[in-house]
Amino acid sequence: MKNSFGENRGCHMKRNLFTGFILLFICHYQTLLAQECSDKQATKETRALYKNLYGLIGKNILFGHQDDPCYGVGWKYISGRSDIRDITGEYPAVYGFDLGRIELGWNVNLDSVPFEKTRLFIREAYTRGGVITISWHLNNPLTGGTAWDNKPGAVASILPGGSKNSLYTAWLDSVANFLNSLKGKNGENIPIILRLFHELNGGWFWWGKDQCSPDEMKQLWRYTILYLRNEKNIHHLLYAFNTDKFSSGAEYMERYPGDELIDIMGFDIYQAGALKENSAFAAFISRDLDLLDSVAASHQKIPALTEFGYNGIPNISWWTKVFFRAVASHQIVYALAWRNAGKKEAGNSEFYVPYPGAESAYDFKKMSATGKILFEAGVNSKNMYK
Ligand code: BMA
Repeated sequence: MKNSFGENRGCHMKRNLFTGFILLFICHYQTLLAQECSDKQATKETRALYKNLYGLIGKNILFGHQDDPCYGVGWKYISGRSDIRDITGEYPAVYGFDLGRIELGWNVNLDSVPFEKTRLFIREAYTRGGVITISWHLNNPLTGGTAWDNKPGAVASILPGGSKNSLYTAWLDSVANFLNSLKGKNGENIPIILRLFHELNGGWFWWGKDQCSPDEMKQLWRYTILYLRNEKNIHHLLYAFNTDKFSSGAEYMERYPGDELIDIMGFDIYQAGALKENSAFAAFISRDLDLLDSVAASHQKIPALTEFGYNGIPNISWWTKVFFRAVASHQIVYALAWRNAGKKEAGNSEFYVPYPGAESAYDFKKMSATGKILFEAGVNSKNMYK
């Protein structure tokens, strides 16, 4: 039978089959492309990390903790110790560290962690198969104040042509030196998720939304990443873009510098202030996770909860009833709890994962047994660098 093109049915079927194959090929090719990180010269371990993180989408969530092997509630620098390990028997799957003050040539970071120790802990974490993410609470380059010194003008001052551009570039050199010193046992560079200019839609950091225009912020991203990539020849990084909690896809994307620079899309959220109640927090985080799922999928990036916490977790079933319920049905591949600083100078305390004896310890262990949230053994079995 002939169709309107004058072909018979057999020919028509062949054409359909052919079109089907082409479509299948395009889809497959797109998925393959999506599994490539933004740095086309990335090292093989970094490319593997990207591909393996991508593969976790919709399957597992790696549990992370800031400064985990450094200190916990009531202890500091005890070899082999970790609050998460004390509860679950395993280290976390993801380890967060911060480089704030490296730019000043200090030996310790803004939370007094010696960079020597950070280097050692990163190497040990990598050897255990863990994933490492680094943030940078860098000082205000214009005023010399801290990251929270949010006077306007600092971002503009460090862009090319600005009065602090050479200072900022020297600061990037110190970050580059540290990143280049992170080596595995065969001399390979240890892949790092570099989380720059975090919470940039908030107003509290000098790189925040009230201190610079979206265009200035995008220029800063581009300048920073291309400097590390092309001038410093660093190819063992995945770049994470992350806002604070947000209200719409448009707000999320306002300062996004471009798919060719970014690998991971995330946001930070805390159960505090207006989100102090479980129900308010659960509703907000669920809505933001929905928005993140769709924005990350449409840019073919990896979604992550780059920082979260409920200080003190004063609720015995928060992990299973609030946190797990919110995250389990979403696409994020990791969630990083903030640091267990313990008792602080002012007499208040800060911790975001339980330690032995803490109210939510039993519930945390229960969550760790679901199989959905992975810790040391789970991430190790995934061979993230192969
Ligand atoms: C904050 C607190 C501070 C810390 C800062 C940077 O949320 O934990 O104590 O100095 O992060 O790590």
